[in-house]
Amino acid sequence: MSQLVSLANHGPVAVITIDNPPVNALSPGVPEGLASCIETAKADPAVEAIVIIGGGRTFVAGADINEFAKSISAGKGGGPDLTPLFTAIEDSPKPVVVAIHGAALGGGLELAMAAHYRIAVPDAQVGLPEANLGIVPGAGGTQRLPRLVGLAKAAEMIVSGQIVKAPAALELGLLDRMIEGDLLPGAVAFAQETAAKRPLPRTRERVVETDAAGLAAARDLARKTRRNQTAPVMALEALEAAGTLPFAEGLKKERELSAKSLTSEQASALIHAFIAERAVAKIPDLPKDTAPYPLHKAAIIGAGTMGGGIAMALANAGIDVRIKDTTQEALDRGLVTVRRNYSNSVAKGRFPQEVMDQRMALIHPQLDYAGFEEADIVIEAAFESMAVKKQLFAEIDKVAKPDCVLATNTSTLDIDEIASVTSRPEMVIGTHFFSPAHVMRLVEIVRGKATGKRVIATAMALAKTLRKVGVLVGNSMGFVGNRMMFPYMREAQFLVEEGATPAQVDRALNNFGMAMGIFAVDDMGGIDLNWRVQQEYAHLVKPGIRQPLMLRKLFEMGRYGQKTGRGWYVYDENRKAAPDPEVEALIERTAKDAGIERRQITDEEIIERCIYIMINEGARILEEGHASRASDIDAIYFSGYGFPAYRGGPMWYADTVGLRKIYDKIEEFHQKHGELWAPAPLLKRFALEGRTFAGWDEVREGKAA
Ligand code: 3H9
Repeated sequence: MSQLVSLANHGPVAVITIDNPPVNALSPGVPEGLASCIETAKADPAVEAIVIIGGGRTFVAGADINEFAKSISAGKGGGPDLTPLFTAIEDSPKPVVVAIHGAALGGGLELAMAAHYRIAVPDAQVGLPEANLGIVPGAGGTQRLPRLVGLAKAAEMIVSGQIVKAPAALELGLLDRMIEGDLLPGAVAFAQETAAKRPLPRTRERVVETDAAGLAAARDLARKTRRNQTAPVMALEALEAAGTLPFAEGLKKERELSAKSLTSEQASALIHAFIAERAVAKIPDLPKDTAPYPLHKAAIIGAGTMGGGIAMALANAGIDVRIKDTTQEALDRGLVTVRRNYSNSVAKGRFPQEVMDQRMALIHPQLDYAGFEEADIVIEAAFESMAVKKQLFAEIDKVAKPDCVLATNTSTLDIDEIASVTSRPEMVIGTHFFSPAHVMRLVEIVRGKATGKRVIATAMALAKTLRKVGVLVGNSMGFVGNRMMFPYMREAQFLVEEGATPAQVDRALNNFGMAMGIFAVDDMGGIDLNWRVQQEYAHLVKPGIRQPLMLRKLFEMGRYGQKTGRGWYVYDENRKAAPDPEVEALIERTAKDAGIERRQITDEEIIERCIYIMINEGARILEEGHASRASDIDAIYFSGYGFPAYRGGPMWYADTVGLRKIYDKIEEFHQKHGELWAPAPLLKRFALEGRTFAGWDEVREGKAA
């Protein structure tokens, strides 16, 4: 019998425990172990009922995602065939009860739905999140879920990948009972209570009502929230079959669709994204046992958009936070925004008023440094200017306790220069949050040359506490995200000078899958801010190199973007953007004055120029060691810059296009557009050697052939 699954009789109840840390995934050995335990329990005359339960922190989080990744990279595709096991469970003449704590996700919930009864503790969660991985549930999910909760709800859950908490699942009929108190004794008691009941409730025997309106609503949801994604559409096909075909045939259809989805590029990319998002926590030179500093109290400097957002993120995690600004007006303005954001969440039913009150009570506005000496971390979120930051860090250095982490939210400035004004550069680190900071998941954690390992561990731990994706990056201009975004934004501006419109560029980027077009992003972030950042670095621009012309003009016209109602676009009172003929005329005039010949630009050229220039910069970042691995760059881009996760991130996308193809195109642009397109040496080398960015780790560590 497999060690991953064990069997113990509790009187007449056989308890089968799955013990495959960390999340009891259905890795090789688990299905086999389960099958063997089920057979033993069935054959044992002393056993009247069977309980399946998870050991450790959770029930079963689904099929083993790492196994999927391995079989994809081996060019195999396909997942485990769990149908025979689940059929054996459903066929069992003795009742099978699945007892859930933690989560029953994907194959875990499919296992539970094949059992006769499902019970759970109140904080358990269930769902079929396979669409997040680009795959169709493949172990009966699309056939059994509609039989339990109805076609419309099943379709909504599968398309959205929504995780449902136990009380709601009970109401939906997905669970049979909630167990207050200890799960195991509760499950054994439940099994004894139901042992003699016949007939056994078998999910497959239930009838699915067809529901054209429910399916149409789910199709709509897929169009809106899963743009360009294939798995949700395929899952809907399988769900439709649940309403029209007998169970066995529906199951067969699902299996075919699931297998097909697993061989798609989108599944590879989304599985890569899942793994990449977790790999960021593994920092090559940071020993796993590096203890972070305790972090209970925080202080923030600057009550602007960023400072307020960071304060909310901290308060949401229960961290006490002081927030300082220089004037009462600035402080008041900041707090009004915080309060308004919270009130909106209460109005939308995200949490009750009392939660808002608790969070507000954790945020203490002030004009001085009083209490900063107690802070475990100070996060400076002031104006993006080196002079301002240096002055602030000199002040913080005087008040903060010795083991206080001194963090800056700078998005571009040199951490070492900021640290140089303190007496303890080893305590200084960058924590680059993204706006709105209480919502956006990414935090770039920027290590300076002196930053201590415990300080890095503390910032990483903070990101985890805030439920964000913390990615460690090096201290180069713009770090990783913005360093790649600047050339992307520059290229987009060149494209409009050469003949495209902002709307055409944004539409092409949207169609590619970017959450927002670059000009819409610029208008949201603020053209004034962008312009000031450009000014900060104006001295680095080599003379004679082409520079975009429009940003200065828009800035000088006071077209700062959404905040002024005009920028690249013009905005109505609901902040809806429309192309502005005035801007388009200005672009044409500007191009003419500069002698730029305008022409038709294709969407293909837009994508190549915007995305490949980013990839080229990513290759430089990798080679310089400013990101630990290519997948860290991907994680930054899909969690913070709206890059479509179903394309895996820019570096993964480059691998799928082929580095040789990208290099050839970049070389062509280099010839045509000059020095800004010089190929990154690493890209050139990898392209010519037939390598991929995913293989960078091995090359760097000298393990590759
Ligand atoms: C499926 O079931 C297909 C079926 O239809 C059958 C088809 C034939 N496999 O997220 P965390 C690891 S598809 C392998 O940091 P949390 C994870 O990598 C699957 N490993 O913790 C990490 O490892 P490490 C459908 C997995 O508490 C560690 O567990 N299921 C899996 O924040 C901790 O993870 C899903 O999509 C897995 N399935 O969240 C569920 N899951 O420590 C995916 C996790 O080395 N999982 N790991 O970095 C989740 O949503 C979250 O991990 C979970 C825990 C909520 C479970």
